[in-house]
Amino acid sequence: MSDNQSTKRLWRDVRVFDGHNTLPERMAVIVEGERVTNLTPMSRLDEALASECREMGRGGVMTPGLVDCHTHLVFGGGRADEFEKRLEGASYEEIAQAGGGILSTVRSTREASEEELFEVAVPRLQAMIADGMTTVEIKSGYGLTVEDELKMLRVARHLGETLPVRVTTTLLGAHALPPEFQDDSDGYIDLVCHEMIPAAAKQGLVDAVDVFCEKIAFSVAQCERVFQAAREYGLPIKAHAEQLSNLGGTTLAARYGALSADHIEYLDEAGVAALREAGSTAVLLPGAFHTLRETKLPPIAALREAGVPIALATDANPGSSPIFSPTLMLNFACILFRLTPQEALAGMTAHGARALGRNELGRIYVGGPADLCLWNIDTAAELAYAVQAGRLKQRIFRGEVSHEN
Ligand code: DI6
Ligand code: FE
Repeated sequence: MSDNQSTKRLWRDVRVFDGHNTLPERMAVIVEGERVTNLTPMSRLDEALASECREMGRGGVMTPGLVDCHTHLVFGGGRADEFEKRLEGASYEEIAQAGGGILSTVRSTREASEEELFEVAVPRLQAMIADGMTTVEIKSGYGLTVEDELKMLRVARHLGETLPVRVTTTLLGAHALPPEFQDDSDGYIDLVCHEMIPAAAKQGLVDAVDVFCEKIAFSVAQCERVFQAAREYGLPIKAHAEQLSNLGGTTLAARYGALSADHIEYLDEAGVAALREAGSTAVLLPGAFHTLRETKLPPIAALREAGVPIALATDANPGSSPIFSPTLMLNFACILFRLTPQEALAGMTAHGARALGRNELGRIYVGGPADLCLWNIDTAAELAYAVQAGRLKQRIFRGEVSHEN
């Protein structure tokens, strides 16, 4: 154990947002090693204990490190040309049907070596880290061959081993139909089920399996086959569902005990009930809603009423959400979806962790992991209220200060 690790570290007088709520009193927080070992109202802080600690900070707002539970941040190339086409009036679906969209990123991702993919992903991830993110989910889905999907997953794992961030990986083989399977989408699903999932599972490269259930992607029946294969390997599932239309992907995913259904702008009452019964998390992606100028709002009131946990993520990707700022999503979620600032923050912390099946993360509690952010603000709501870089005073990852401003 290093000297630093054996020292107790103390933050005084902080307003704590614990992942669900802002605690009523100003708190003292003590970290030992990688864990929070003490969380006490200032009025009850034992000064003898405090004197054993190294004081790290005073005042401000402390939140759990942000959890971004849905990203596609490993990819080759860029799609600014499509951005311009969309500004001129082309739709996301039209561009996809003309061979652009996801398939354009598939071409650049296949061409890129593992090292190149890693190098371009690092600054994206660093930007998110500097914005307070401590856990990130990274999906494959731009390779669409066994080798290229495994390549993406290896890059994601390597990012987590290299940078101060927890990375979880998701295999999204069923993201788009690759050109070599143009007239044989069931044949491609065979490849996903019989080769990709088994290889990724055996090599320990994958923590969950995702699908894109949509008219421009895969049908409910095809997604079900992918879920069955995931189940055989003991892998939890997720779904991109009800983003552009209501196909019933969410209800299917819920039947398979999904960790989450993501996007869900077109989700109906039955879908909300299915999520509630399955205990799945609803993941909202306001960056994609904004970028695609969507107008159909996800059923927030119904989700709230049903008590379905609502998570929030960037969906960071080169097409529908080229946005690498978790805190910006707090603002978008409030403005575009009318979440409260507290709901938005819970969505990027406790509920985001839940959407990854990592309930121990995204919260501040005694015994919990010391992934923390100290912000130079007075109330937690300010994080969502203002869009302003530079407010992160300290980022603590696994008990160590990884960023200091
Ligand atoms: N939905 C999304 O928002 C991303 N994938 C998906 O299925 C978009 C991916 C892209 O446009 O590159
Ligand atoms: Fe996505």
